[in-house]
Amino acid sequence: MTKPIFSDVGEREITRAILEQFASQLSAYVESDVIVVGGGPAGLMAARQLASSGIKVLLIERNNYLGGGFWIGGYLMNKVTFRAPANEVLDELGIPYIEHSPGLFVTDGPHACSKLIAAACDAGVKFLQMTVFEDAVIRDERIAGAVINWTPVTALPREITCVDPVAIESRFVVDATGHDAAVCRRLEERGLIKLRGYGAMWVERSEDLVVEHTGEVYPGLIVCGMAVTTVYGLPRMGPTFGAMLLSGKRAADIILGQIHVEEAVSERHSKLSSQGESE
Ligand code: 48H
Repeated sequence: MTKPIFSDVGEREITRAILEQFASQLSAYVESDVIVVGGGPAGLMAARQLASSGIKVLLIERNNYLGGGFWIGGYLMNKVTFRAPANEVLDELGIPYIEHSPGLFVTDGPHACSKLIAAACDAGVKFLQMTVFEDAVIRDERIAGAVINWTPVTALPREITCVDPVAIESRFVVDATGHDAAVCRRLEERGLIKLRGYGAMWVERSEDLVVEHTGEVYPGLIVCGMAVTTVYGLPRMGPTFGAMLLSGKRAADIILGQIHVEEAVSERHSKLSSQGESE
């Protein structure tokens, strides 16, 4: 008998390994600092920035694959474009590109997208794929988490399934669901905010506006990427991705700023109360 190449591990151990690891990660992430909804370029960038600053981040994505529209450029052609200064982010992520004309950069979609996904993984982001955002958890007029379900459940006809979702909690939620603005839309259905729908294409105006409007739309809810155009009625930009990366970065900076302020306030409170106790 020849010596087997692989270790002597059977089916039940493999199933147990998957089950235990998945359950323990999900249990740990039932509460996180930030839930990012949507794993396109904006969501991945926001999640990566936050996790690399030590923030506990869970990204939920309704598809099996991450990357959203970042795999492919316009008209099903797999070259993706960026206008300066987004090439600086490509340098940071180690994505190779060429300068097609002054200020316009081109790279391969699969290379750019896989590097961004890897950067998010390396930074410590955890993922729930095949998971759809259904609703928000709201406490004291602040978003406090997400109601989620398996994507296949939402795809089945209502008459053959009635599966309740579950809820996960967080200090912040990022809406990075692209054109849908799914989190913001749910809040609109509850009468909490108003969406304007994205406008006609005008790249020279759109990208700056998207980055400038990236921010908090409701306490605890930050919107980034293409969803920003849907919320504020901004022009769309077509097949170019610089604003998606810079908007994701800005969303992360806004959250980091708020977390630092909250921590400074709570440190001050505990200092004051320990001074009070010692007097
Ligand atoms: C879980 C969800 C849900 C949900 C959606 O579309 P994306 O790539 O979004 P961005 O903003 O990162 O990038 C936009 C860009 O790809 C693009 O389309 C551009 C630049 N268009 C310009 C133009 O003019 O049209 O990714 C969003 C992700 C996707 O992976 C969705 O599957 C996911 O969010 N998603 N995930 N629960 N309810 N809704």
